[in-house]
Amino acid sequence: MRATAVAQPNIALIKYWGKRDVTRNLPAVGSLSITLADLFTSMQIDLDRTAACDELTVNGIADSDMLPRLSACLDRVIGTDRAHARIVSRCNFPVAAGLASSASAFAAATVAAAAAAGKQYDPDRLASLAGQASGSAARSLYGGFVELRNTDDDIAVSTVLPASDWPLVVVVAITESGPKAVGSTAAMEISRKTSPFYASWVAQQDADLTVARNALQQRDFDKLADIAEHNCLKMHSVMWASRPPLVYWNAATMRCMETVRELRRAGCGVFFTIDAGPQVKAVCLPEHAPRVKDALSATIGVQDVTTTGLGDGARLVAQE
Ligand code: 2P0
Repeated sequence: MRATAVAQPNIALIKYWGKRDVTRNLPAVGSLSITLADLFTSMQIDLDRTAACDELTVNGIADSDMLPRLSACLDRVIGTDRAHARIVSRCNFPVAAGLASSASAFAAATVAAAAAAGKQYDPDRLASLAGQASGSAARSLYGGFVELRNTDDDIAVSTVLPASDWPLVVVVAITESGPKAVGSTAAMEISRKTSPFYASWVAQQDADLTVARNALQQRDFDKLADIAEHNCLKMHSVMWASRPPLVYWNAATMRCMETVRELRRAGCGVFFTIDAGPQVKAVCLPEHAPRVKDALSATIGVQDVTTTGLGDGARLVAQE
């Protein structure tokens, strides 16, 4: 009744922002992401009939903030008549700072919970369960370039290109390590209800996904760079125009974007993307990664730089 799963965060190149069904946590738009290799969350779930309540530690420290969402995730995966769980989470990167920690956490939790309870789910059902916990978590079930599509009444997720077919590198510039002011779940609803740009964001998403998919098939880096930066800035425009405004960037975020633009003007294969946080992810061709890393490290306000390739989907690492 104990299982451990590992999952890596993913970074969306075509973003998820907004929900079409809040109760079932269904996204308003499809999205396309890359799963990272070297950042990870490990989730051990120990179902224990003698435990009085669910318990969670994150990197050895008791955590009550994330516990209600994890308990709800376990209820969906295992059933509400389940035993209580001792959950031990380990994560090698900052939590809740725009590095998709909820994606890797809930992907790992979904896989570990199903295994601990001896449940066998088909891939679409597993994606649906992970997605109900956190929309982006469904994408971390898969490796490489991953697309999440809306189906008539749920979601479907699949790898559209394995990492080995186009082994891009991501250089993450950390500009702030604290948790973000407004979580994505609440922020998406603020945007849906108040942003004058929200409807056009949703309407244009399928066209952006088509361009990105074609860029992947053709391994056309410039095409992918253009559509990913456009989609990222469009999402942030929706956020900025929300009331209250949702501005996740700081001055160093802007400087990093300028660093990436300068590199690109100088012939470097690199583009930026930014999520609901101040970190800048520079996606680059492998041969240009050292140059991108040096330039971002030298950018004022950058606290740390992490480089990673593309990795695999969530997987079970232990079951007892
Ligand atoms: C993404 N983000 O596509 C976008 C870009 C943030 C900005 O997916 O409410 O934490 O749990 O479904 O999965 C963050 O959204 O939101 C996210 P919920 P989640 O990566």
